[in-house]
Amino acid sequence: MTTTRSQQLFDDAQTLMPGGVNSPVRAFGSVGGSPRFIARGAGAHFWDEDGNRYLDYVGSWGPLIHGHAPPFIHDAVRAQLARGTSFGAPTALEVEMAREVCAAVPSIEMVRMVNSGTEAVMGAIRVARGFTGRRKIIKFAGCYHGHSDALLVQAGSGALTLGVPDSAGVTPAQTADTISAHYNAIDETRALIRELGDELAVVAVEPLPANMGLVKPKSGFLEMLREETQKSGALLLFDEVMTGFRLARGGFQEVAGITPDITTLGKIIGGGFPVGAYGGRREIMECVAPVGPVYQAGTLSGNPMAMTAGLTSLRALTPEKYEYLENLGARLENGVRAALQETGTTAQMQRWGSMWTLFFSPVPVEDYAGAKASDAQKFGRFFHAMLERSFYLPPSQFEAAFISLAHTERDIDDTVEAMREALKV
Ligand code: HOZ
Repeated sequence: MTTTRSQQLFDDAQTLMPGGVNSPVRAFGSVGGSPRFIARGAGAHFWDEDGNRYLDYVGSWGPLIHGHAPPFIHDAVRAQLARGTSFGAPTALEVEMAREVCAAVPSIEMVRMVNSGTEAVMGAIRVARGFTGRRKIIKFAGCYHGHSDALLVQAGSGALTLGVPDSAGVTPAQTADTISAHYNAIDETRALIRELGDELAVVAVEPLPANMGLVKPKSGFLEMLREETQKSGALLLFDEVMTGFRLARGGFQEVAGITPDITTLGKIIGGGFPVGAYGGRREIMECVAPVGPVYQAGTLSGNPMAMTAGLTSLRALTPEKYEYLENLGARLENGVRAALQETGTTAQMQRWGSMWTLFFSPVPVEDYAGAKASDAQKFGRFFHAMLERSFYLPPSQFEAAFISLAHTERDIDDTVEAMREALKV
């Protein structure tokens, strides 16, 4: 059998980088086989190093809402490239980006740009502690807030995929103030918030978790978090790294009609370049240096390349675009439900807008325990059956898939058709 170029690259990569990758899920560890090395992308497709074309449902894990290599973003980026890539000094672009984000996201009156979602959450937690003068954090099992030490407790995404929700190298002292609760457990979490009283600085939550696969909040859960944090004097942090600008311009908080105190954003506001941001009420954000005592800094934060790509991308996100994504999402959901029925497959199609997960579970997945109980082996077989048919899904049961504006109704119908076959494998 001839070795593919992807396989050759993976063999080399494993001698040079841990697991051959720069982020764990990409290594295909939980689905088996070896990863495709991607050479280029255009629209809804990308091509691997062997020239195989795939319809992509990862979209760089969300940010490529306009698809791969959208010419209008690349033109703007090229023009900025000629003017300079980073100055380590303020630029007008940062002001424009801050205005865009503050206008769009209900909870954000002031914002700080950083370079990743991990950094954004790290900064937001520090601000929450600085603002409240309190120490304890509540997070939820299966929610993922990046890889900073204090948040690698029952973490989702790659940590869950690899079965290391509590990472080695994180000391008990670093997580001593982190309490993990159960997502969607309304009474239990209410009691926990009350019990922690004036020790509790912040409740951090993915309002629509997408890092244990896509899970929806039960009616009343987010409302309870809002009410109880307000009573306790703790802050409510919505981690919208995945959902910000993806489901609506104002993120899931706009959709749910619940305004947290502080919000984290990521990737999507960089239009494909590395970005993160945290923002919230003015009085909270004025705790951040150089105005306030909470220190946080970054050389490439707000760099003109990412600001240009991000601004160009965000400004193109009109209500019609979200409507288009919702229609594609609904078409996919209906098609998948019919395919599940026809093939007699027990699985749950969970979707919100353009984000979705097919859980191989007999019952709807509502939390970490439910996600973990899904049949990951079956998912692995399904993933490869789809890959063979040129459809690239997230290589883990515990991640969300993304539809982009470059996908068409025809793409969706082809996907459903391929699933009908793949589900029989
Ligand atoms: N943890 C990311 C998605 N939730 C995956 C990052 C990557 O592998 O690129």
